[in-house]
Amino acid sequence: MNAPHPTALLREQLYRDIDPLNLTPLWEVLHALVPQQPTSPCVPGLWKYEEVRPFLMRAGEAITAEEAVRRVLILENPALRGQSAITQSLYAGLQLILPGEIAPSHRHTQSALRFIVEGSGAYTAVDGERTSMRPGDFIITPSWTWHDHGHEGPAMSDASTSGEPVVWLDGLDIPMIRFLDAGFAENNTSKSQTVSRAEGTSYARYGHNMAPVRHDAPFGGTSPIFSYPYERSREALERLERDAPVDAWDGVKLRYLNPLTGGSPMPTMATFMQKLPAGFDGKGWRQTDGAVYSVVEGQGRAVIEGGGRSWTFEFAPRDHFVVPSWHTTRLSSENGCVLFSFSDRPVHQALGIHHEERL
Ligand code: 1HN
Repeated sequence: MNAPHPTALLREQLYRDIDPLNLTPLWEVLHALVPQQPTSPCVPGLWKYEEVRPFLMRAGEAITAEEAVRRVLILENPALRGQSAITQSLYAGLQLILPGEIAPSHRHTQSALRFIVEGSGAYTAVDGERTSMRPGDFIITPSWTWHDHGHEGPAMSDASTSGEPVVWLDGLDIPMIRFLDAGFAENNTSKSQTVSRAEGTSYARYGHNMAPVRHDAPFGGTSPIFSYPYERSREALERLERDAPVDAWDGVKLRYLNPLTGGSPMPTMATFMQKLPAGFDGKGWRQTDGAVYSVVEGQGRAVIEGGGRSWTFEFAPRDHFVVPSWHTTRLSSENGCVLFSFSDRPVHQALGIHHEERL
């Protein structure tokens, strides 16, 4: 009679025998599948604009916007290289368009946001309406809408004129749509779409706490406002800093709205603008939504802790940084600063799994 197998041998033999049937035992992975708290593979990351900008400009020499379709340097999470992702669910990149260029018209199911980082003279066209891009503006491209970008300024080779490069932050839900295998895309037959409405029409209809008397939501769950101008957001933050209590964690922070629903401007991404007053030394917080920040004005510091490690980011205008899920963050600023950010919070909220802890 054979001696009884030790348990370990029994198990190993079982695993080998079930493997060809594409079977695997849950009990070996259960703890990792349902961790006691989020254990993001992402790490915090900082992209200093002064370091990134020269390479963006070199990209401008290496390829035209038209050839590239979108001339973008992707901000990849240092721990997710090769995945075109800044967090598990979000994509971010810096896009450059030069005077005289066109980024041709296409559409896709991925939703996009633009946050303008520098320059003027460029526009984005969405569903027949153009919107000028100015630094600090937050612009939306709803899912499955035709969109193209252009720069009407004179070509930069014409030294007598003042055409300047325009750079913006792209935020897309690419990793989410990839995860769901729900991506479709199509190129337009013309490079730039025909303009069918005057610039500012959508803002006049929806951007003044009013809405057309008879309307449907033109883009489903996405905001009908294409562009949220910086001057309006800036003014609100400034007034609140002066006249209302400042939050000990966030400073003065507002979220952008879809005026038709009161919810986030896009179904997959929330966007925020905040001002840290001069001398602000914020308390720590952590949230399940990973967030990408674009520094608009002023300087400050983010101290981020997670997975037993700590990062200190000193940031200045046009710098970008990412705070992964469930990493404790503290923001501070000696002279005050303004930060734009976006995250996947609406998805967490829709699923009832958004979690926040304020220390
Ligand atoms: C896209 O359409 C844009 O329209 C930017 O500017 C970045 C990244 C991946 C897929 C599509 C744009 C993109 C993108």
